[in-house]
Amino acid sequence: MVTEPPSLESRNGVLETTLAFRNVDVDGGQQRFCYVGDKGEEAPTLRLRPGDQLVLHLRNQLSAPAHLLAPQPAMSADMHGHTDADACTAGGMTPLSTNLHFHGLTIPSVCHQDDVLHTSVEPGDTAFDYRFRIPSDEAPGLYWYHPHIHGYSNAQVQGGASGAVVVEGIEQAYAQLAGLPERVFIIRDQPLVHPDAEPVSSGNIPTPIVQRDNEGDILNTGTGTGKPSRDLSINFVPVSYPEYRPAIIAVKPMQRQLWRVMNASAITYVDLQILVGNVPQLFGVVSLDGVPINENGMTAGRILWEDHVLLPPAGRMEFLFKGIPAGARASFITRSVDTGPAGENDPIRQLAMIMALDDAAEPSHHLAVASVRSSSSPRAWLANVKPAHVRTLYFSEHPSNPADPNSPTVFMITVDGQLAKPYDPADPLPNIVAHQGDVEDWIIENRTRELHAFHIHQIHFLMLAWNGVSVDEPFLRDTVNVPYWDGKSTAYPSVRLRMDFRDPDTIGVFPYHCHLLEHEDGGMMGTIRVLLPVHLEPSSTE
Ligand SMILES: [Cu+2]
Repeated sequence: MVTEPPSLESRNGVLETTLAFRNVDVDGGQQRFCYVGDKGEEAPTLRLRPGDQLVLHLRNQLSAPAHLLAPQPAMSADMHGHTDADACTAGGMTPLSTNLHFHGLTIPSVCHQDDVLHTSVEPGDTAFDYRFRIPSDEAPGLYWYHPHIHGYSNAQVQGGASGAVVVEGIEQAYAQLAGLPERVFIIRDQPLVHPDAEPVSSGNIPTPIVQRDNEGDILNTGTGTGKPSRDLSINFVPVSYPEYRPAIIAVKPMQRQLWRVMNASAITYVDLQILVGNVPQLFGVVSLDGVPINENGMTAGRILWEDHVLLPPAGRMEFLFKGIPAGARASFITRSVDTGPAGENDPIRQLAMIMALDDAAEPSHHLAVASVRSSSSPRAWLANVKPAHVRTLYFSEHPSNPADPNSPTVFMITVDGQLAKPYDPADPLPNIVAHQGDVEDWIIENRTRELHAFHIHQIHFLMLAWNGVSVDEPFLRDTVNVPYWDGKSTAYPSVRLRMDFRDPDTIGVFPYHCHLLEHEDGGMMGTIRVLLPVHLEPSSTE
């Protein structure tokens, strides 16, 4: 049975909690990671309203796994006496360093709020305080928290380190949702539980050959089936290869619910679909990446009825689940995703069986009944704002040793015209300088033969074009899939994004990167410095 993550809710405008960050050894030398709340809540959902304050005391209780107990040069004695102030400037040092990123929230990229470039909490440090206010105009929806130490994000997130943040009030944007029960479903990936198992035979379909890339990941077979690169879980219930025995989501017959679904995978794409007796059932998407679909006023009822939605790693969607009749057999699946010839194998598989039961437990959370129409953003719709700059960035990768195609891959994201090199934490110069108050167009090209997911901290953006073709999307994103290159076309695949730097809190230095965390850890990251608006800058040119 799939159960909801426990919730911690704000009271009188404040949510204060401690999260202990712990790890355990599991079979095969792998590590599992988890956040644990004051009363033992595992990976709790943090629920706040716009304007509420979050005070989160992060305790790093990681310990070295047996195979790492040999002395580590970086874990020297000078770590003793590491203070809170040091944690703001330490930078990531070891696999046991950690910090938190609040993905999607428009909060400042400064220490104790959403800085990830310098903040690093070490095992044995006193609790490190995150303390910030959810902006009063933050869009109501699904956000999340996860560690963001460069070089070690992949291992920690793949080990389970993630949790949801719900900014309450989505029913204010949608009268239709008032009072509905709601569910939170978090999809995570992890190394295969049965890596040596043979696929379960599916009729006379030949079993695809397993090939691996330089990182040891199972390559896309191009067939939609075969051994996956990672196993998936839903709310920590594993759905393991090769049998994919599904967990059960129990619902009352024909009960409508709001489902908040997050792909917290480190590297796995999902393409979510609900099947009722093998026929796709439409679901009503009301929000993507935490922002309701209500911005350009061109979508009737501001609900997008879809029969499947692709979520790259870090993507979220909230949708109206229509319910199923008693006795119906339904399943929540991911369709296969073609990640490109150099991408991982993400085959079709079931995530959960949906069962309509008269005695299904009532979900623990319901949306508020009273619906007040929220005021929309005072700023003009992004599509109608003229960009101050147009920049081109591109994803690229190559073997670290050009003479050895099997050497580990170097991953890069480069501003066109600059020297292509992987992210270097020691480099003090940002790759891009922009101004608060501006809007910019960024064209993100993919010059590799696998998918990448472009993400930028602090802001949302509007996709204007897909492979050079204009699209008219009535929603914003903070993470977007960029299609792969076929290896011969003269034009690289691309997305054109309108980046929104108009929020007054969008100031300072923060990263953009691929959200396939193996790629990010491998160097596919850059930084942007957002300065005060030109007319407010200290004058130095006169
Ligand atoms: Cu990538």
